[in-house]
Amino acid sequence: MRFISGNSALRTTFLRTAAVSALCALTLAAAPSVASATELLTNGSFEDIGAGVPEGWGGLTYYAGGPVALPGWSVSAGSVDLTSSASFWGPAYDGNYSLDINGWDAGTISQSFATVLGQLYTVSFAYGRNVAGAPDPALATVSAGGTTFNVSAANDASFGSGHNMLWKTGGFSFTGTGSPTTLTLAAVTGGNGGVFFDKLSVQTDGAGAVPEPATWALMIGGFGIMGAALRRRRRALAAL
Ligand SMILES: [Ca+2]
Ligand SMILES: [Ca+2]
Repeated sequence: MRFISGNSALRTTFLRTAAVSALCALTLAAAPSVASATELLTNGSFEDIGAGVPEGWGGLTYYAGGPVALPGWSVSAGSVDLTSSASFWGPAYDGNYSLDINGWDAGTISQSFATVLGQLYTVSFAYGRNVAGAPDPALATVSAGGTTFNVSAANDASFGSGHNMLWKTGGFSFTGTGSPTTLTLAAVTGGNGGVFFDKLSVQTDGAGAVPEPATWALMIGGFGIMGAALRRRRRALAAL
């Protein structure tokens, strides 16, 4: 950069402006940015069957209080089935396994995760129906953060047939409280066939997050310094 000889006020102003620009760049870099979505669920697609051993009919059952755990989830009532894509209850919506919320009877599964106060969380999932013997309609609920999504799967062609299961998708959003939140899937209708689920997901991209106080202080301080520098620059230019 070439300065006009003898114009020290202008040179000082330029250096100050450059320093403030650098400070503001650092401040903005420290501000919260839109990050990529973070998945909060473990084994939401039910691909990890843990210590379970698939049976001849193409699936396996997990029981509340049973000896085999469904990884990531707690079976808190009844039982649930996992079935493979190769079985009558296939293909899965995602991967090789999907879940019948009615195992041998109405089941309930859940898992908990931490939330940030004021942050937006999005729940999404695929659902179908047990094409062999579910009631019409098969009913279940998906709930988290004070919101409940009622799933109804009627006995019609839109859910396909054996070896050709078809899927629909659902979801909702809730706002974090700062305390752990529990996502729960529960059968509403009884029997050994019910709503099928796959690819459960709870994601947040930080949208709606409340910036931390330290970040706000940096931003406000940065803007204040920038304003003062601009005022000094105007005075310096007026004095030329
Ligand atoms: Ca799956
Ligand atoms: Ca079943």
